[in-house]
Amino acid sequence: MKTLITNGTVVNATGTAEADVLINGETIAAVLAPGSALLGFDVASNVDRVIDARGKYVIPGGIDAHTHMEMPFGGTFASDTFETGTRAAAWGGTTSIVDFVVQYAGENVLDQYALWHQKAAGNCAVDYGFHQILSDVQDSSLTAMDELLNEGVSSFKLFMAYKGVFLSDDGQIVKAMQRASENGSLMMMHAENGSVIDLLVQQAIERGDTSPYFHGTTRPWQTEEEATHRAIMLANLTGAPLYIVHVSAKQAVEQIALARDRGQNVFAETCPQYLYLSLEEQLGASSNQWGDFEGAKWVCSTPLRSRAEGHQHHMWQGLRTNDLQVISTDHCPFCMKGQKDMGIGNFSKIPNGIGSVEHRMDLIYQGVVMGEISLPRWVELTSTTPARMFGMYGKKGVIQPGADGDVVVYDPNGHTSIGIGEGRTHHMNMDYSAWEGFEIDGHVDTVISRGKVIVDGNQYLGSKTDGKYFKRGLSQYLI
Ligand code: DUC
Ligand code: ZN
Ligand code: ZN
Repeated sequence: MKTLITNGTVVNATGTAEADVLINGETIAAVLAPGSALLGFDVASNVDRVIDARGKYVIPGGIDAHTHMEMPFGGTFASDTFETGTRAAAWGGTTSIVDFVVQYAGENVLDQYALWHQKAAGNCAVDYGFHQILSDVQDSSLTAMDELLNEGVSSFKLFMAYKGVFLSDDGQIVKAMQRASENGSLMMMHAENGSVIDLLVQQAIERGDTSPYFHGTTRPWQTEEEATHRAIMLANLTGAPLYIVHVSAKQAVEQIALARDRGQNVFAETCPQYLYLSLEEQLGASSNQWGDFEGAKWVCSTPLRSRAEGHQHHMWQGLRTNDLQVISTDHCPFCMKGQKDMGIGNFSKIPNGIGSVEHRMDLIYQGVVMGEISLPRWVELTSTTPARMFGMYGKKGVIQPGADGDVVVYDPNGHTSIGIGEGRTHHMNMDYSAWEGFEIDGHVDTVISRGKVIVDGNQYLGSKTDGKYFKRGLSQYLI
């Protein structure tokens, strides 16, 4: 199958160009001067399908490098399976995800890795790779880090919070970092000071401060800044490259910027919720159905931060100055009924997570509309840098000959109403939307995954067997 996308504006991280894109089979074969004539040869009449992208952007498929499909967490499972979550990703113009294999303390890392393959194989609408979570860093975990590298898992996530569940102590962190500095892999860090948070949570519950709002106030920015600084120091000690996940506090960005200015290999992502949503809005949220428990819809960790303190503004700035390099979702959805409602009367029992995998490309495009970032920066943050950061670049994250035919045609004159109520849509397996009411000046028109059109206007043409496991290499982003 040969497809020609014609008349569009191709947007790469490096800039824009009026060009036609020829996809042959699963691969981009050529990026051509407009008019689809090559040395007198009329390309358009020699392909199977022509997609007219006049007035539209032609971008590399989105890469969401932080998802948790069907993650076991908080006494339940994230409500999107690989099947429903990757289909929702496809609808939103994301053609690759990197999901986290979970290893809880006491579990064997390689067994868990095999289990995640079982869950995902044959159930993914788009391509997928894996990071590995390490909870207790045993000697066998260190050997597993080497073995997993050969399997295309080149990044490992540790937690400084969630004692008894995920938390690694500083000694364990250093052990894993030492191995990463030897084998070239990337350490990812959930940077929150867990023991301080546990204390503040216990005190809040004892005071009777039990509503979802107190999830945020018991995880103050100081706990994020301190853990971010500590993680940076431990990485500095060991020489391991470090990637801080889901940054939400401006003070954490400042720590990251300081380390980068020193020349240290420190990187970070933020997520749409930390750009658009705030603690004040969570406090004000209330509905007939849920009362002030409505705020549970936005319980995630790190938490939403205060708008009055300026965190959201600072996140956009960090994205412009490249102190933050990636936007992922931390997609970890839970329904209000039967999942989040486990925390009525005690916010600490609310499963942590927000679902956004479907909306990331639209929400960040809105940042272009608002003048926060440029058009090429949109592509860089959502596709090109995730590809480079996690060892996929060349095949993913760019429109160039030889790359996978993962392409999105995006209509800047289209419109997307996000949500779940009348006239609104989402395809994630959730009974609410954290983004209800958001209006986007743009629309994902066509989504092509390795040469196959999987979304065409308002029609889904893909299947759960379209996605393939992607073996990743070492990070291509080191300073
Ligand atoms: N944060 C969340 O909100 N959910 C899953 C795990 C995490 O770190
Ligand atoms: Zn985390
Ligand atoms: Zn996460």
